[in-house]
Amino acid sequence: MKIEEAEQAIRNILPEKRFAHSLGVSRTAGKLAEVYGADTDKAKLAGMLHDIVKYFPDDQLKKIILGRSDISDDYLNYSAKLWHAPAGAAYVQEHYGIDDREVLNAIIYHTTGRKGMTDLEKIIFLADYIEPGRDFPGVDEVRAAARHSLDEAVYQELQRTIIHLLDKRQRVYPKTFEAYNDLA
Ligand code: DGI
Ligand code: FE
Ligand code: FE
Repeated sequence: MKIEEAEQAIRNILPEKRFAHSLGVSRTAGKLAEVYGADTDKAKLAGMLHDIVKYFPDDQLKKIILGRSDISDDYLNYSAKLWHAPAGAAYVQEHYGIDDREVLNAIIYHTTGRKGMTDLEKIIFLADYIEPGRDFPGVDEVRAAARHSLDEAVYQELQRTIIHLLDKRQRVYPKTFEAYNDLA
């Protein structure tokens, strides 16, 4: 799928704000890929599509997850906010014929992270957090870290996310802890 086609697809599916966020993630991911020597086309494509099913109803996301033997059912024991990531990868594979494993994994792990993330996975995980439309406490520190070290920036993002979840007494998906431990 060409990047222009991906942009058109999400323009039709996502509300305006989420569309703008996705454009921001795509551009930021493309720049990070240039800096850190990853595939810029894959970064832009994964960034564009990463949130494609974000506004599907939870029961539909649940159906996608249960219908795929390659997606862990354990997601259903954690926040529904996690579900759009693996379900989104399944969606773009089934509807747009995207079979590039690196692009699919970047979408699958864009929310939780995992241990042993590839550079492309780190780039999408990070771009999602620091794209220009994001504005929350600490985002500028992570943006600054992203200028000199991909691992340091991803580490800081994981640390902040885990602290935020603990603070709200929410459960933390094990892969998020594993990603944190991997870089700590
Ligand atoms: O889809 P976005 O809003 O662009 O960003 P995202 O895909 O990173 O969504 C993340 C939301 O999921 C964020 O509000 C934190 C929440 N969340 C809930 N449980 C977990 C979690 N995030 C991580 N990394 N790990 C969790 O266990
Ligand atoms: Fe997301
Ligand atoms: Fe996102």
